Amino acid sequence: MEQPNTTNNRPADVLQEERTEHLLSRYRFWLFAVLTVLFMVTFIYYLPLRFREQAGGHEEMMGGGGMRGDGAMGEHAHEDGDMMNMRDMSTVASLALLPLRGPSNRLERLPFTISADGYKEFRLGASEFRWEYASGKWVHAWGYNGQIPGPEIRVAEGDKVRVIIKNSLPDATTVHWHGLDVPWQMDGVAGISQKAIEPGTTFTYEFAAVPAGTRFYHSHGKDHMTAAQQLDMGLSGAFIVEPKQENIVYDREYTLVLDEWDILAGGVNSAISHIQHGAGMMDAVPDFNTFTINGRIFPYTSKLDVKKGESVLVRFVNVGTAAFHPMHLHGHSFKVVARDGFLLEHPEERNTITVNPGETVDILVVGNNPGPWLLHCHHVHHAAAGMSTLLQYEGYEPVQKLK
Ligand SMILES: [Cu+2]
Repeated sequence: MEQPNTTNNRPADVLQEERTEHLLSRYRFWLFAVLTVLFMVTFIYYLPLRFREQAGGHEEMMGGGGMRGDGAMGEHAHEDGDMMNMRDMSTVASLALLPLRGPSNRLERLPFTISADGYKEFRLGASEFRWEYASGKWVHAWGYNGQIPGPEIRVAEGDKVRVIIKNSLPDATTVHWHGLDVPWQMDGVAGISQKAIEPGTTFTYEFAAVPAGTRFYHSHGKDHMTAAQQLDMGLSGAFIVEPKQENIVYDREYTLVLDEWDILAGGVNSAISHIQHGAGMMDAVPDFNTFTINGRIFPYTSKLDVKKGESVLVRFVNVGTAAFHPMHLHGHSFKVVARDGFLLEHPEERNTITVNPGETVDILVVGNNPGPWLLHCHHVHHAAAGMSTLLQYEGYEPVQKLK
C-alpha cells in the first residue's frame, strides 16, 4: 500500500519547526529590544535624576550657609545612599511629637540651692526634644534641662556639690564629670562605677569640686557602646570651677561649647540609629555635617560683645566625639592662659588654638582693636557648616546684615 501523505508530511513538520523557530527568535528579539530600552531609560533618565537630586541638595546646603539638614523643611539633607529607610521614616514621623526647644528656653547657668548639709544642690533632667540649632531648623536631640548644650554648672573650688539627675530619656544613661577628681563611685561610667540610670529613675552624684578650671559634664552612655552616641545626641554641658584665688584678670567672660552633629533628612540625628540598633550597624564615626557653638550655627550663634579696652576670657569646651577645632580670631592675637582647665605658667601668644575632643582651652583677648571680628574654626568646612561667631565691639556692626 502506498502512503503518499508520509513523504508530504515530513516537509510539513520541518516547515512547522521552522515557523516555531522563527517565532521564538522574534520573541527573543522583542524581549531583547524591550530590555535594552529599559536599560537605556535607566541610565539616561533615572540615574541623572538621582544625581541632580543630590547636586540640588548640595546647592541648597551651600545656600544655607553650607549646612546640611533641615528638620522643619524635611528636605534631602544627607541621605547616605538609601540609609533613610522605613525605620528612619517612622523615626521622622514620631519626631514631630517631641517638644521644640530653642535659645529662648536656654538657661545660661543652672541655679542651685544650699542643702541643710552644706551642699550646693543642682537638678539636671535628661530628656528628648527637638533642638532649634538655627532659625526654623531643628535636630532630634537628647539633652539636659531641655537645652543644647546643658546649662553651665558653676561652683567654687572645694565646694561640696550634689547633682540630682532625673532620667526622662527613652534609654538608660549616666553622667560623667570630665576633669573633676571625684570619688570613683561618682565617675558616672555604667558597669564600672555604677549601674546605668534607668528611664524614669534618679541618681545623686556628690563630690567636692576640685580642681579649679574649665571642665564639663557629659553622658557616658548606658554602656561602653553608647557613650559616643549619647554625646552625639547632645548630652553635655560646661562645668566651671572658679579658683579660690583668681589668677587671671578679665572684664568679661564667655563659655563656648563646641559640638558636632550628623543631621539626616527630617531632622533625624544619625546617632539614634546606633543607640537603637547597635553601634556596629553603620559607620563607626558619623559623617558630621553641622558644627555648633553653644547649640547654634552661624549666623544664629550668639556673638561675644566687648568694649574697647576690656579683657575677655573665652573658655572653649570641645564636647564633640571626633572633630578637632583650630579656633581662630581675626584682628587680635590672644594669650592661651589655660589648657584642660589648668593655668599655663607661660601663657602662649597665638591667633589660632586647636581644641581637641574632650579638651578645654581658655584664652584671654585684650580688646584693643575695635571692629566686628570673626571668631571661627579654621577647619574651614566646620566654619562653613556653622562654627563661627563674632567678637563684636560696641558700636561696630558688620557691613551687611547677617540674618
Ligand atoms: Cu572645627
